[in-house]
Amino acid sequence: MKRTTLTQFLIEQQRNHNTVPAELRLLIEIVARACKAIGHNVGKGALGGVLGSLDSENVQGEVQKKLDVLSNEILLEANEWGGHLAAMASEEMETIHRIPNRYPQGEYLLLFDPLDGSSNIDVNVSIGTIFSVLKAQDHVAGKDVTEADFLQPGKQQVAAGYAVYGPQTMLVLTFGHGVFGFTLDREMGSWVLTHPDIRIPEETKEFAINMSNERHWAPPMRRYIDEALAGTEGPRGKNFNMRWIASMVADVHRILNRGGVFIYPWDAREPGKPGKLRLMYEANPMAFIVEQAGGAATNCVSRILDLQPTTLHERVSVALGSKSEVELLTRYHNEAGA
Ligand code: P6P
Repeated sequence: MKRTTLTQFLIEQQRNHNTVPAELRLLIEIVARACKAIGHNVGKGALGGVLGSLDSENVQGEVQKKLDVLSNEILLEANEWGGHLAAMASEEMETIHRIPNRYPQGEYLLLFDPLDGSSNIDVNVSIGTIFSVLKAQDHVAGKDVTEADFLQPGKQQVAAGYAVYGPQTMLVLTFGHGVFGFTLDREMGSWVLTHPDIRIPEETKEFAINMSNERHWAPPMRRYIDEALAGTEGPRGKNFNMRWIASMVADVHRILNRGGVFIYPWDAREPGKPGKLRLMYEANPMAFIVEQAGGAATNCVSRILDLQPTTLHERVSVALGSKSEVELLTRYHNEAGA
């Protein structure tokens, strides 16, 4: 089988399709290398002394795992010196991270959840890194980048991707012209193109949701799930299966490969919050990838990529995956005036 490495793929995309400018290619190669390092530390597990929690909490009020902080540091250090970024933002940091003055600044903004699915770290379940790339649209050279420069709707993304640290370590990328999957050749240390055109099946019989929250959902959400659970005796006329890994990266990766719908809706446990997941570095990159693979992604009411962010760490409801299912549950919410 002809082996196309990530570097060769990115150069061909730049040369043949002009979809990946040189600076963006450099950024993605550096992020991919950082994901290799994160995957290496994740893989050590208890042998690396990196399991367990710290005494600190992140901006989300979540107890930080040692690997959360280590993964964040790996991404910051890898991307500071390259000259391709104006600033970075992370789930693990309250404020944006500007490029130190000793390094040149670039035109891109990098946002990431350095290690998503932390509750699974200590029990050896797949976890991942999610990242999103924006351009510093209105940034004036020499002026300090501010949080406001990051607050762009997801449709402005120029690239998005994730690494999933599972039985295989994989990297999935989009630049707005399809979705591509690379598998890490752990012996050679290179990312090899193994999934050149990832497409989500439009139909599915599988949903992913945390059922323990059912009593807290809004009525249209309960209607959608109740109908799925009714199977062939219900209005859907087919039986559904359920999966919930509690690692968004792992659930989304499954959906990209065999279809399905991933849902984290609003619930009454914290009625003031629109949802649990974060818009800028979880929902937006995953929505970009899912749409590029032929799927759909809404906040149960509107297209995620159209949402105008107001704060860096804002949360959002998420329904993404096979288009027919996302459209149906979104219709139920709009009919109910959700
Ligand atoms: P729950 C992981 O903490 C995460 O942010 C996503 O990766 C995952 O889909 C979700 O939260 C799991 O949430 O409430 O089921 O533990």
